[in-house]
Amino acid sequence: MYTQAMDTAAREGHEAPAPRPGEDPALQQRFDARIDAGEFIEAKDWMPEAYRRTLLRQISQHAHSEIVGMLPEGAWITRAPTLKRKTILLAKVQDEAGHGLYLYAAAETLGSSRDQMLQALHGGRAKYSSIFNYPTLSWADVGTIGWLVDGAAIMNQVPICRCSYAPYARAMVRICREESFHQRQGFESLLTLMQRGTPAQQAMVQDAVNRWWWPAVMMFGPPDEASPHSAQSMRWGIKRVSNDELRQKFIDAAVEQARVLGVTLPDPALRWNEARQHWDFGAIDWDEFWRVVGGDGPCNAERLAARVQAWEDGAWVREAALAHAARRQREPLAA
Ligand code: BYC
Repeated sequence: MYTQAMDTAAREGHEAPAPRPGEDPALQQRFDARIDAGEFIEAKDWMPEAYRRTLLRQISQHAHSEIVGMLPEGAWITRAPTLKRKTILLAKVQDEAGHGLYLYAAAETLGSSRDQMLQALHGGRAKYSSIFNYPTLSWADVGTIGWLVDGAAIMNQVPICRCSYAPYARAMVRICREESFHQRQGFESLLTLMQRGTPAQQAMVQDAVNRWWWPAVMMFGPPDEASPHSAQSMRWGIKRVSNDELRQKFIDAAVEQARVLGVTLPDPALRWNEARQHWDFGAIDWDEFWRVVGGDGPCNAERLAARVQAWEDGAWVREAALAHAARRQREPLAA
């Protein structure tokens, strides 16, 4: 269902940007021709400064999302109901840490250090996904994050496996394989609660779905006409499918999955549209989205504080690693 297929047609029609002052038009032309031919750009290849900055913004924000995304689910590791669920959750949260590290490494190839990226996060200058500013109130939230949040993430991330910037595309291939496992484990966890659980457990699942549905739908970003970066990122092959197209694909898939689970999606306007061959859906509360993105969601302050605290608590590890590296340089035979 979450196929590797993607639609590149949406890139057509976008004009190449003019070279920036100081950029060689011949290099720019060669770059544009490579993008048009569907070639991948490697870290050492020439690239326009605006392309580099766009990638750095997106990849570092993506990395931050993975790391901040460990927090809502991590809060349930000690409270998982069985040993099996605890080991699955531990592995999943560790996977998210790994994703963050691949992505920071990919972003570093664009000339920014990890410290700089983290400073931007901790100083509130860099974004991370809006979805992680909502609280996880019950065990069913963990399964719902797997089903809906990882489900939305895969829908968005599979096309990035063919992003024009090769280090990002390569990182995404492995990430998507793991996200696919995450989505399935979430769905399976909810299916167990719905099919073998008590009425109270089934009600807990429905409550979690009610709270996570709309934030998951918002994850794809603003509507295409209000997305300032989309046209340029499509032209550069950074984005392959638009925010709205991905959102629609996600909703179409989720409706059927909700039916199998036996839960109701909290949108009375959901209706199959025979002419469009898609599900119509209700109005998205974009005020809420921008409030959360702007720092005023239920958990923004808590999430950022947790990351800053982790950075401060880790100071001794960074100092020890640097001291060890310096010693090895001075005394190559030292352990
Ligand atoms: N939350 O012009 P637009 C995961 C911002 S990790 C916050 O459409 P773009 C997972 C956007 O950054 C999920 N901000 O931008 C982890 C921009 O602001 P700036 C993360 C958002 O970049 C652990 C402004 O709105 N996935 O799945 O063309 C456990 C205008 O937007 C959001 C990625 O990062 C949002 N939801 O498109 C489980 C995927 N949406 O930068 C799961 C990679 C938009 O100008 N990123 N904004 O200040 C992307 O695909 C694109 O960056 C986006 C946005 C589709 C997110």
